[in-house]
Amino acid sequence: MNKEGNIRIAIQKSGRLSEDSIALFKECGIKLEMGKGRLKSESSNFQAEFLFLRDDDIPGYVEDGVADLGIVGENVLVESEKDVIVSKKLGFSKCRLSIAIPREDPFEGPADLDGKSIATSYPKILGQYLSENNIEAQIHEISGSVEIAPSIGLADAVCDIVSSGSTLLSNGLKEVQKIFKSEAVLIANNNLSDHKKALLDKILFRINAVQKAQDNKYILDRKS
Ligand code: PRT
Ligand code: ZN
Repeated sequence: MNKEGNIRIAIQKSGRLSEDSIALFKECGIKLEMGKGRLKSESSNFQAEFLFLRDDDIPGYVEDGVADLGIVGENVLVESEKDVIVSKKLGFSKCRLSIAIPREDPFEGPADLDGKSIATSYPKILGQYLSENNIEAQIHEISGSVEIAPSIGLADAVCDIVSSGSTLLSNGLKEVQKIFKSEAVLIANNNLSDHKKALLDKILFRINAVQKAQDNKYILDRKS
């Protein structure tokens, strides 16, 4: 267990969540230094220390209490099935998990997926969608390069993260069903001490202030 004192926050070391996660704490007035190759860093002006990890490891670290807080995409959190608290939706790294099929294949509705094989890195979220919709499809779990699965004959369809849609397009696929919406979230361990709860409250107060200021700026910009 983490020692009393600093609240320990796990953020992605490098990837699509990193920059916005660091920017968020900076905007909250919490200094953090990210040296090259560094895996841990203590804030010089707030009772916090940061762990830099792969995003997939963050829900487990927070559930175990190795980290008190973490920032991760909802897609990774839900797929991990870890038991943590979602303290705050953060509004960045927005994307969706969608089912896509070869552009030339017909599609009338989800029932067309019956009997098909679907390649994905998200077997649990996909499995949940298929069972809720009474679709009997085979899930083919692969860890990366999901989009090429249909063209190499590995699967009939894919279920993958989509943002702009250009990756699907360039692989000859079309998005036929959005199954899950995701954004970055701040997660917390279930059994924080009162001291750490108070630190979390301080952080949440500052995040809310930052988000409010951003919303106001957006309204002012639109008016001018
Ligand atoms: O190394 P580590 O394990 O920490 O990182 P990672 O490679 O697993 O994750 P990373 O950094 O790629 O993504 C982190 C999180 O960002 C994801 O879990 C999502 O919550 C979120 N996110 C937002 C995205 C995207 N947008 C996104 N576009 N994650 C991945 N993509 C990929 C997608 O897999 C596909 O290959 O981008 C491609 C699709 O993009 P479009 O714009 O062409 O549709
Ligand atoms: Zn990852």
